[in-house]
Amino acid sequence: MLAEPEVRTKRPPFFKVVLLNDDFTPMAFVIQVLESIFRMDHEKAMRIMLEVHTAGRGICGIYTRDIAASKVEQVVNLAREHQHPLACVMEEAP
Ligand code: TYC
Repeated sequence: MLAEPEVRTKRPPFFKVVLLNDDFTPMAFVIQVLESIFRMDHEKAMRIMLEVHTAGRGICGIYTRDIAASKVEQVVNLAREHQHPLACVMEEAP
């Protein structure tokens, strides 16, 4: 007897948006970015900012490819507008 072919729907890939630390971007600006672009409340924004500040990097959220790319672009554009070197990247989630 033949085995049934395995039918599996592949989940769409998800991407982590990761914020990176630097020595120049003001903490208050990073908190504003997390509140405005990632819709975090003030307490969570503060916590993630401090995590990035101490650990070097931190996850802002997990999204589909297009949304993650759009978040990264918004962060980088806002940072450049204010002449801050803040860096943000996306990484495929496992
Ligand atoms: N390290 C920065 C400072 O001391 C603050 C900072 C936090 C910068 C998080 C970037 O993603 C960052 N002003």
